[in-house]
Amino acid sequence: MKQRIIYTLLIVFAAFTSCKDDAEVILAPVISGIDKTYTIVEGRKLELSPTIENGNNATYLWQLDGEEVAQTPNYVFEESNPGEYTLILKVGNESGTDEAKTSITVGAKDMTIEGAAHTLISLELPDYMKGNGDLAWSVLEAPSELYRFSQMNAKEAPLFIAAEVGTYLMQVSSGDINGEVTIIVSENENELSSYIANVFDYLPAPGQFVNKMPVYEEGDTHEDMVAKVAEKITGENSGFITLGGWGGYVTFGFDHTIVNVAGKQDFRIEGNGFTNSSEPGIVMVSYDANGNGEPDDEWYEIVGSGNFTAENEEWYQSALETGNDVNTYRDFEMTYYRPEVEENAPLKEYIRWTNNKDQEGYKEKNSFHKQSYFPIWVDADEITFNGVRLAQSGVDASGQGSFFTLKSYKYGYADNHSNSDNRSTFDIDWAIDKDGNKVNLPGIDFVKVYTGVDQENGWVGENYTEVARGSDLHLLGTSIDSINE
Ligand SMILES: [Ca+2]
Ligand SMILES: [Ca+2]
Ligand SMILES: [Ca+2]
Repeated sequence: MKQRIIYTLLIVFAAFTSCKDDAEVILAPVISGIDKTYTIVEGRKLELSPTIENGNNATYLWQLDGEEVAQTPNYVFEESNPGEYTLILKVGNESGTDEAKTSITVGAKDMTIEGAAHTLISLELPDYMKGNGDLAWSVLEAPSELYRFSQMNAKEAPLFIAAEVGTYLMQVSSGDINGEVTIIVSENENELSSYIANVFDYLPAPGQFVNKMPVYEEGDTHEDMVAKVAEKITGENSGFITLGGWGGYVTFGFDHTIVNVAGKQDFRIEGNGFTNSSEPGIVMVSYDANGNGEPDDEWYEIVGSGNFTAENEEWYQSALETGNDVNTYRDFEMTYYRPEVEENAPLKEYIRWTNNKDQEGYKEKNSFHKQSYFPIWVDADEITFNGVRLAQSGVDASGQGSFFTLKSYKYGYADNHSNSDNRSTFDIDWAIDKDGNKVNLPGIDFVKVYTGVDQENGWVGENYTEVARGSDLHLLGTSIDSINE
């Protein structure tokens, strides 16, 4: 029995080797090079060129959703209606067949995105739109000019925001595909305030109204002082706060995003500035990029007329002649030191300061304001501020240091012109990033203002910015053309 099995195996082996020697074996075809799924945008062709092993003299059959569509090695899918399609390829020869199956999704190139007025709407598109080449956007129809389309950078989805409800129509092009994005902007469900809604932070630099505007009471913490500032400057009926000397700041926000309307001023910050009594505060803006309601996003600098140089200001020459420091420092840093004594403190050498321009000196106490000028609630013995220091704009009209007129900059600062003046308003398009590049902000949620001038002005004392009411011009229905001069 055993011997017989061996004999049979030998015969099989002999037959196999002789077959190999005499004629070529025809093997069944094997398909590769077709993915399980494809997604394309409507109107786009999909060329399928599979690789077939053992494909000589093979036959081909392509079936789309069960219907025969081709008998060629390659196939071009060009179904234009959005939907899902199943494509099967069968390849056969005399030894057998192979089959490949793929699912093709045809995505719509037109889409609708919904959002509320005065909020940022992300224009995130499906991947199949992005895969066709760089996206280019343009506005086809807008029911109002109070909107903004903003692509902050190539990596993130563009942002859209409108102050007016309605249907906005945009074209988006990607390679040879042109799609339409309909943005339906509906009424904001919240009752929105046109005025400052929140105060996030407050730290005045030493100054003659510090601890008085708002009033510090014994035991007040930083949070208490921020709450007191909020009581003053939020809402329609607001009062003044002081930011103290150079660098002192307040950070506040709105209960919605203020739209950066192209060619228009967007918001106003009030103070108590008027002719010859201007104490410019530098303005920084930010939008809630991470959507958490907190001002922890990138800040941008509003470039007023003097953020780089004061040479174009009307008073520049007279300020130069009366000995002002008319330099503009973009990297200024100043440290104020807690006075060693408060009771009977020396008036001339009251609060010591140093800066990063190798200068030092003392802030004076004047005879009108006897309270501490150093923010009492701050525990630290010194406070350091950073930012832009504007040219000294207080011009001594007497020539003897006794009568200073505090000249206004042309535009772009808080507490610099009277509240009814258009130059107390701001265009978000004035913003630059930390590298000095102009930015295309969609709008802003947060504002920071800090005192921009470091100067003692005779008996009127140091230059300190006041901040009062702030408002969204678009929500108020106020239209002011962009100020360029
Ligand atoms: Ca604007
Ligand atoms: Ca003022
Ligand atoms: Ca945030």
